[in-house]
Amino acid sequence: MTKQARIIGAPTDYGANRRGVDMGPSAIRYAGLADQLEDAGVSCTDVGDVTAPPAETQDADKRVPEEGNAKFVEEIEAVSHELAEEVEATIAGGATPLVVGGDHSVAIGSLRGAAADADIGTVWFDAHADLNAPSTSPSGNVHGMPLAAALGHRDFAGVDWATAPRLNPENVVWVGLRSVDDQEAADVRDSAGTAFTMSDIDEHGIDEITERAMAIASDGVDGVHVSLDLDWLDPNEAPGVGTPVRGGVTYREAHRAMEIVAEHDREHDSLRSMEAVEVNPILDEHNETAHLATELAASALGKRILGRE
Ligand code: NNH
Ligand code: MN
Ligand code: MN
Ligand code: MN
Repeated sequence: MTKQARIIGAPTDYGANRRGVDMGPSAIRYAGLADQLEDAGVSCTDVGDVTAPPAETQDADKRVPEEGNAKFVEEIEAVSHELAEEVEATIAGGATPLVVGGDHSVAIGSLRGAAADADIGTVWFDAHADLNAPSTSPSGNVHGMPLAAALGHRDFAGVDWATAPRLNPENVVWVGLRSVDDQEAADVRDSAGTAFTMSDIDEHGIDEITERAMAIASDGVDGVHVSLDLDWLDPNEAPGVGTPVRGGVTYREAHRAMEIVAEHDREHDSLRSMEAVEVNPILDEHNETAHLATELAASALGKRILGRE
């Protein structure tokens, strides 16, 4: 059956430390996302963007909670509501949501939507663990917190809009970590999830690590949310991100990983939803990072070099 994808733009930068990532959805569309997907044999519709007023028109500081620090939480809440609904409706309609960000705080909405009606796991392709919480975050930027929010960290206790109760902690898998804050590292170690660092990729290779990641994330649940933060790649390949960290995966490794996601999906019908986030066109070179996001999404959704079987 032809795969159906629904593109949902989430043009936010509320969660990031640098402006510009709100232009990600436009840049990714301009780089040819829909064409890439059609080439991959995926039939796709673009529903446009969720509502996100420019950060300049909002007041970050008024929204900082007394305990700990989380900037723009009210704005992020509004985006999460709308996005979760879009993602849930997309899945209910039999299509695969492809959320394009925006900063990584949009994952709060994606995960809630994907887990609205099912038990899910997630594979988090990212340099960062995104397991900070308002009381532990060194920055107050919510793009470093979506997994803590979704998993119901105590700072988010009772914060309904932020948690995804059916995201199973044992099915959370990080791939490619190389920049983790001190408390965050302890929280990753204490979590029920599985963390594969860049060193693990060096040691075992991207094929084995991605296969293991998909197997763990999908074990015993209904599907997997694949979260692709473009800073997962080396800054040489993906310069247009707000928080680049050297020592990331190469262009070929990234493709290979996404192809393995697609292979796993073909065999196990495991890919429930996906997002590509943190593309910052202001910092990009000739829209390369946005273009890369389109190619990687196409690979994850089944594109093969010699076409379909
Ligand atoms: N860990 C840092 C923080 O919480 C950086 C997070 N930045 C990201 N995450 N881009 O993927 O502020
Ligand atoms: Mn991230
Ligand atoms: Mn990151
Ligand atoms: Mn398998």
